[in-house]
Amino acid sequence: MSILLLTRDFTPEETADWLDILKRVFTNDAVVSWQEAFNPDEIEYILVWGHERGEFNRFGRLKAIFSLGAGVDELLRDPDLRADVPVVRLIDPNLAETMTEYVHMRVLHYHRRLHEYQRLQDAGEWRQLSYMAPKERTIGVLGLGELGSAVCKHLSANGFTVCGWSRNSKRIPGVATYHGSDALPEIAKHAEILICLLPLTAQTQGVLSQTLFTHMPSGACLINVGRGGHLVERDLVRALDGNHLAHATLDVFPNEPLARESELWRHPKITVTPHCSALTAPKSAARIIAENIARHQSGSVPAGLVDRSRGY
Ligand code: NDP
Ligand code: OXD
Repeated sequence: MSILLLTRDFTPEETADWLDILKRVFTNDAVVSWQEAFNPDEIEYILVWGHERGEFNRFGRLKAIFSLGAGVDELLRDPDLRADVPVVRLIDPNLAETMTEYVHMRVLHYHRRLHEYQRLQDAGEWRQLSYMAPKERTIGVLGLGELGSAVCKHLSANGFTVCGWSRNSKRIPGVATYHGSDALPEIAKHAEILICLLPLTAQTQGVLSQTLFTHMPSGACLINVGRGGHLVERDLVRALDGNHLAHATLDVFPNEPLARESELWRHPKITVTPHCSALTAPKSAARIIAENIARHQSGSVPAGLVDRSRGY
């Protein structure tokens, strides 16, 4: 079996690390990097993070494409992606753990009002703000998949009041769940801290907009760790400048890296991080992908098979 590592969005060092790990995991198979010479007609599986439009069409014997990340919006946006080649996303408990850690950190930041203390510090003002217990604080989570449901369970176990939103009805013990577009204003109404963990699809594009923000309580905070395309940036800036929303944490952007001239970098009520809330750990991901390829080869459905009609 021949495997191609196609990582146009990685640095050469990252690609070299991945290649090294993959060669140790796939001991009986040929693994090549896109930067080496290889015969496209021999490639059966492609492991990808960053590709050029139409480039999969060179591979006549391609059996499946495995994403090195959880989100596949970029891949599916390729109009030349063949319909008969399965696309599989990464489901790795490591990703859920690191995402949960990041979100918890930002939730505690907002819950303990550190964004407000920062303003007081900027003004040189010594003043204690009131405290409320986690159970009095309602967190809303958009997206109850692998990552969103892990975040909900963790925040709920840490005492917060949590509500979540998905496409289909879901049950998560201790979490109030809503589903369907009609229920979105309802969850927004309760969310003092709103977390976006949706996949980017035609239905979720621009979901974090003025319409949603106006439903949220005054002084609420936003954490977007889904995709940049979920957010209407000018609506967020307006909501922050108008003091309806208090602060936002943005980890993802429509164009990454975020342009130096973007106003988001310098906005006093926005924290920017470079798409680092959950980073794929090559060792665990390589093992999971190897198991998944074995499953595919034995005729079983790989875990994380993307439903192209849903877009995730
Ligand atoms: P999943 O596919 O497991 O879960 C997606 C969830 O979103 C499901 O609960 C699904 O509902 C819900 N959903 C999808 N469409 C809609 C809709 N139209 N209305 C309401 N709910 C909807 O994805 P993951 O949890 O693994 O990942 C989520 C996203 O997180 C990724 O797609 C990626 O964009 C982002 N991500 C970001 C990272 C970062 O570092 N910033 C790292 C990893 C992922 P249902 O359950 O009903 O199907
Ligand atoms: C992603 C990832 O989908 O890093 O953003 O897994």
